[in-house]
Amino acid sequence: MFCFQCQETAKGFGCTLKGVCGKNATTARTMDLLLFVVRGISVVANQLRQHSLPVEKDVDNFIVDALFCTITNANFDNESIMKRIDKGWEIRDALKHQASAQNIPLPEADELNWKGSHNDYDAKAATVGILREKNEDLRSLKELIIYGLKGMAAYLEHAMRLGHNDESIHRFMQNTIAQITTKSLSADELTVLALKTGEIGVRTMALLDKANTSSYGNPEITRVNIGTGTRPGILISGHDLHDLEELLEQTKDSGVDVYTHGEMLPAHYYPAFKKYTHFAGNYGNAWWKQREEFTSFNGPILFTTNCIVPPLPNATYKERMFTTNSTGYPGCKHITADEKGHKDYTEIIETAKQCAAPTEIEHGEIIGGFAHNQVLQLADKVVEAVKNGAIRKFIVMAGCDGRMRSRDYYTTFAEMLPKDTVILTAGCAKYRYNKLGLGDINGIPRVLDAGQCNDSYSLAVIALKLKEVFGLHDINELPIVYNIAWYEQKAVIVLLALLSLGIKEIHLGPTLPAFLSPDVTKVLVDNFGISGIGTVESDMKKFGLMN
Ligand code: SF4
Ligand code: SF3
Repeated sequence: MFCFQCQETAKGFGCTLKGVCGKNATTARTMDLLLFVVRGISVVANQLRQHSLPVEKDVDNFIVDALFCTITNANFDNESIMKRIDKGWEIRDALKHQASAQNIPLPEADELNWKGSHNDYDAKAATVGILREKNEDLRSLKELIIYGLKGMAAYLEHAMRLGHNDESIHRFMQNTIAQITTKSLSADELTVLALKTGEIGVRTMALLDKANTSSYGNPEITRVNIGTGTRPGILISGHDLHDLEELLEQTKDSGVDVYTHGEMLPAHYYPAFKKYTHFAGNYGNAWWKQREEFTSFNGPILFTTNCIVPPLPNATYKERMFTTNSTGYPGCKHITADEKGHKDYTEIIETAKQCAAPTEIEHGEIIGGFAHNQVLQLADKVVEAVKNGAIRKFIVMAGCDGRMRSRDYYTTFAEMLPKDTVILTAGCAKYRYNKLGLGDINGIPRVLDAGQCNDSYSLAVIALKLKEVFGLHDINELPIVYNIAWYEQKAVIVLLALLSLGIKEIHLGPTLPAFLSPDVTKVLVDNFGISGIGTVESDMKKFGLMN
């Protein structure tokens, strides 16, 4: 196996024997074969589209799900990946049939022709992975784009589940994958494609923002309980608000409470969920603390998206783990939707009733809900605070959290920030500083949480609005510093999106992506001023934040 798609990749180089995330070599290769299938389907679908022929919705759905399930920590269930591959051949062959019936020529590519039995999968997979591209820079750019597309697929899937779709995004994804598969694109052409991916990433995040806010209202300032009650609970993790809605509906008279974990915390900020009195609060922290926190939660856990940490062999909660959508874990119950898209959570609810109430691990409240609509309502106050010097700078500290010790940097950084600065956050990175009690500036909290990682879109909307209010020509003239933490591929699409909006001088940590070759890194440094992080002290000086 070879995988270097996430921040925790082995030795900052690549996982070759087993993933640091827990993905075994067989599953890593099976995922490589699934991406091979996705490439084949994309080539034919793209060709049909170029000839103005319709492509079935099933094709779009398949590609989105297939990309999503290969995201870090989303799916560890080899069998479910194999099933996707089997289905993929059928889709590919049906598309080929459609093309041949219309005399549409198809390019030459192994992805269009290979097919074998399950026994052949592993050997084939070993030849079609990341290292199939021998040129280090081209490989780096191609993978940068593919990881961006994986993040895009995740956000698009959530929007689609709320009935919001955009054909042009699917078209772009499939066209991009087809180009990568069949054309000999130069490094310059791939760089352009990477930026275009960011541009479509903005469109995808805007679509999801519209899907979420039109379904559940605009996030608003909210205090979220982080303690526990006395009734048994169900813990819901991940990003999918539609799943949460169905779970809240089905649990409302069950005597069971619902708590959020990790990236589901911002669900509390949406007005539509406030009517559920059993929507009890947020339990715990970011994804990587789940082994301890799932143990003490005592009740069942539903994963709607990544990030899953493989439970230890003696974990007491494995029987209480449920997956849905693109996620999967061997031995855990997977909940699928019926033809109408509805899910039945009876088994989770019945499991919860047999469990003890969660053990309280902390007490109090955290505040959030500062997505674009809410912040723009406070715009006068914010602009005034900037003008009179009460707020000197905003620090965008969005992104992901992770288990590396070096991420303590972000907590220390937040603690050391001068009192006239405000952190703008989104994604699970927030758990590094959202419980520090950093206070407020004239009533504006010093940590403004916009929501999930996809709500980084909100931060961009806020920055664009501030640029307008201050009458600036360039978004980079704003008093904003970008100190972003990344972990998996959704952060890649967020990064590409920010670059496509013209944002420069982004600091990325705790380490730069291993998939960026030295030459590609140089392009990013020269054109966008991207850099890694140093020590807290040196970065404070660099950002002009020393008192
Ligand atoms: Fe390694 Fe990350 Fe790939 Fe897992 S997802 S195998 S940790 S690079
Ligand atoms: Fe990512 Fe697991 Fe946190 Fe949505 S999902 S941010 S790491």
